[in-house]
Amino acid sequence: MKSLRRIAIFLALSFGGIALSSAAFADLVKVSVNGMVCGFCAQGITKKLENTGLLEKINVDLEKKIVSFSTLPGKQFDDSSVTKLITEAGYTVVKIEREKP
Ligand SMILES: [Cu+2]
Repeated sequence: MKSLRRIAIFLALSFGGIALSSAAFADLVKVSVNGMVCGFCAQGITKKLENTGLLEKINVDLEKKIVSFSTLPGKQFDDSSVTKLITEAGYTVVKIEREKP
């Protein structure tokens, strides 16, 4: 009985740890971008974001002028990297919002 409980505690701790660590590192990022006007702009930015290999669920909303994406679990893509990439692509970053899922 004692060892069963120990196993249960071990399992709870390790699963809890996995859930915590992936939640701690995945960010949902929403970037307001000026200068995107057509599908080619959207495609270009999407490609560049894809090429970082750090992101998933990349989406460009031309109407709202928002580029959104999630960082892959354990990967980070900080605000200055976001700004650098989008600026180099020829667009202007207005605002960056992050939320932890
Ligand atoms: Cu365009």
